[in-house]
Amino acid sequence: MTHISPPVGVFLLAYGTPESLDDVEPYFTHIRGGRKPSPEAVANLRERYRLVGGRTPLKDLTFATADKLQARLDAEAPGRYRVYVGMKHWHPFIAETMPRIAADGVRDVVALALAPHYSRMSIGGYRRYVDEANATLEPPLQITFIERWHDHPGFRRLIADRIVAARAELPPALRDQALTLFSAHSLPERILSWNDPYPDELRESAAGIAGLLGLTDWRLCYQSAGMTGEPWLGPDILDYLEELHGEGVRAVVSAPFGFVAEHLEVLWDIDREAQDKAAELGMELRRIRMPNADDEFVDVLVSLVRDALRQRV
Ligand code: FEC
Repeated sequence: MTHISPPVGVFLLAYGTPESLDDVEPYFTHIRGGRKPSPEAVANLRERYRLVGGRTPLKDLTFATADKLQARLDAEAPGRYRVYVGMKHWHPFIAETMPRIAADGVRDVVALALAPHYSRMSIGGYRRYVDEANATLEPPLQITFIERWHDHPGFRRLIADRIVAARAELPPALRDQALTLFSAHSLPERILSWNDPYPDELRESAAGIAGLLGLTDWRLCYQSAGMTGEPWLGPDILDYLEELHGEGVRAVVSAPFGFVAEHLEVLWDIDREAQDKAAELGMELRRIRMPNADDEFVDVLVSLVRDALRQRV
């Protein structure tokens, strides 16, 4: 008798983004764990979405990544893998996708959050949503959760290549002196009291990428801090650009390597706010192209899935 084993699920997890300006309030409420934001805060956020075109490409890019990953895995082992997408803060929510995975007869799942560095607040949050949804399934899925992958050589190479390409877009006279500025989402400073590995992983990750290029002139800062009334990790990119200007820096390659796709935190926080700040200071700033659904990034994901399956046995 031939035994056909059920396909392995590959579950890509992303942040989630509102589909329309009407979704902004419930989306923001979900991010805040169900606490309604003030009308002013909603209006401010809605305005940012309006100014980047009414919605961001995050969902489309995540699904395009999933489709390409499916095609790559099918080419290696037809029918062996099924790729799914679940979002943390908007549809399709993680808890909406997981019953679908189970209904497809998939039992074994590799889950991967599309954010390279671990924090209990970010990746730990994805994991909590997965675990909670799994607890409602009978029987639960067998999940292999990839918690961190900033040290994957392919990811580091990809970001390094993008830094080289962004530098080449600077005016020739500024290319050699441009400083590489890595940035990642800020988090409340209280994560330090838990010994959260996030700041160390970011430093290690930036140093690893800089090492590939032999860069001596690079720095790390934070971006996109929330207005929650408590201190967040710094320095913030906007203040830091001023500081760099004070040091005589005139050109910056911006590498928001804590994210992998173009979305609000990149299209607004870097392309508008940081770009405006640089212009005000008379500095040139070029952002790296994000990994998005590019083939080189899909290669990294294929390799992460393979490694996770190998280590499991
Ligand atoms: O394009 C889009 O529509 C979504 C862009 C988006 C990404 C993203 C990634 C991360 N966040 C992280 C942590 C926090 C914490 C709070 C928080 C708040 C927001 C708000 C928006 C938002 N985040 Fe986000 N985040 C994105 C969007 N984030 C919008 C609402 C506040 C505002 O910007 O005005 C604070 C929660 C609170 O108020 O209590 C904390 C982390 C990441 C990177 C990891 C990942 O991508 O999953 C960490 C993309």
